[in-house]
Amino acid sequence: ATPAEWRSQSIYFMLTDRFARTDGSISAECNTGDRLYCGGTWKGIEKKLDYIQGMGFTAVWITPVTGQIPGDTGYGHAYHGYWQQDIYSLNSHYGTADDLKSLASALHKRGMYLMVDVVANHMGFNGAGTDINYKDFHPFNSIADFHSYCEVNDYANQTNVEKCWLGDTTVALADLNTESKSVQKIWYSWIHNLVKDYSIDGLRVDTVRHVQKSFWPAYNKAAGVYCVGEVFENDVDYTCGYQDVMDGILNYPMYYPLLAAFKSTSGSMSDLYNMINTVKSTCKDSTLMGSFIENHDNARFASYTKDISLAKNAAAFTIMADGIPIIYAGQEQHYSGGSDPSNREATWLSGYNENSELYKLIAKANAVRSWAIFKDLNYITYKNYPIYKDENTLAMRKGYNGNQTITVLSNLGENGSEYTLSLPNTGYSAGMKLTEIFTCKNITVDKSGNVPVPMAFGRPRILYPTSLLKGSMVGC
Ligand code: ABC
Ligand code: CA
Repeated sequence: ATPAEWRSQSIYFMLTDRFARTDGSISAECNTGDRLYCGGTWKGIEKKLDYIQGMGFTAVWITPVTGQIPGDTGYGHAYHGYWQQDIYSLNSHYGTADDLKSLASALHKRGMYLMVDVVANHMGFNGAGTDINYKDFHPFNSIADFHSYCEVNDYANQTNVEKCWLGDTTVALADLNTESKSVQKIWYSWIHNLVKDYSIDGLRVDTVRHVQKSFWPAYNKAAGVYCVGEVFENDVDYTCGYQDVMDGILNYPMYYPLLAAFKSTSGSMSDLYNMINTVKSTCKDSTLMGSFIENHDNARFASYTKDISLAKNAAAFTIMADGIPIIYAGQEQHYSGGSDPSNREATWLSGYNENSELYKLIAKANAVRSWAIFKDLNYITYKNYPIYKDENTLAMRKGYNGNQTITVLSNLGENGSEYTLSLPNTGYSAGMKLTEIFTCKNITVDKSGNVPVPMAFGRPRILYPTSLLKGSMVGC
């Protein structure tokens, strides 16, 4: 699918090994600290699509599918999929080629998209970078296919970042010579064929900052589908620079102020307010970026605070701001693992509870977003902007007059009081009837054009015109 088609999607991201097993078990052991395969499969995902679609997601992003380092390493198994050794085979722990194709077609039958994670920067080696056996790799089995060994250790030095190796002496990530024409030729035709063979709709591209920019336009073009790149960096100028060579990038610049704003009741609303404007003016297109608060590389939101209201606000921002929302499996169950590997808990151990607070909140937010897009496709290219802030509140608007959503966020936390916020600058006119979609309360815009928003217990609010809601999945 094209970037324009992806804009209006909403993505559920999982580690294939950790989301669902073929046997549907909800008790199979999975100790994250062991770093071993826990048994999740592509068939398992296919069987749980109702759970995913029930939250309003329209796309699934799965971790890399290629053949990995076999067996054990000093960091356990390659259960996450980022240690590929054979790009022409599939990771048999996740299933067969037919299973992967079957997942794609099951998604397509529901009108959903499949996004696959891909790695072009490196191959994984069980051991130190000084000691590589190039015969472990297929097809890059010669020393000339790689940069000479040195360690990535200076993120201020772009040559070091691009030409040296990630990983360490336990598991080396052998850094491909992506300047070599023969390496490029293999990657460009490989990505073209992968997308075709498995009917993939979009790609999440790993380690984008570790490969020279000039490599990416032809890669993105050969893929022929929307690509969203990982540039793990808060510097907005640096990170946005990669949107010149790839359709989209993960919104890491927003991640940091978003986390800071909601991880405690004293976080800064102004920093988040400012970053909305900065990303918009710095990146090529904020509506093609990936919007998230959790992933498998960072500590889970609930590892900072157990406050459910704060978690709700962070999730609501992710879904209602510009870009394609990405929710990481387990976030809807308020999982609280810390940094890698603790943040990779098996989703099945939650019992896939569809009544959890965050499951229901995500479903509502996805539903109102999809509905606003359905009512006016221009909703999705309209750039979200902040309309109000105070110490503990941020309000933002997305959508043209009459079809705009207004999202009101608070970091007062679950002990926050009940009060009415008189909200200006919503663009709604006096007397207009609005619905707050989490509570289904009706609100009338007052004579001076302000909206009396009922706030309580630090929970987020989303307003939408009542007259437009008929027929939607919002459930009000
Ligand atoms: C393994 C073990 C871990 C163990 C670790 C040492 O080795 O599993 O338990 O602790 C995969 C696996 C990992 C595995 C690694 C290495 O491979 O998933 O479990 O860790 O073997 C992507 C993927 C990620 C994947 C890889 C490798 C890349 O999302 O899951 O990891 O294919 C860098 C890369 C980034 C990469 C990330 C993990 O490492 O750039 O592509 N993610 C700074 C740098 C970042 C850097 C980050 C972490 O540190 O700028 O580029 O990311 O090392 C902000 C700054 C940022 C700063 C952050 C920390 O702070 O603005 O710049 O990031 O304020
Ligand atoms: Ca590199």
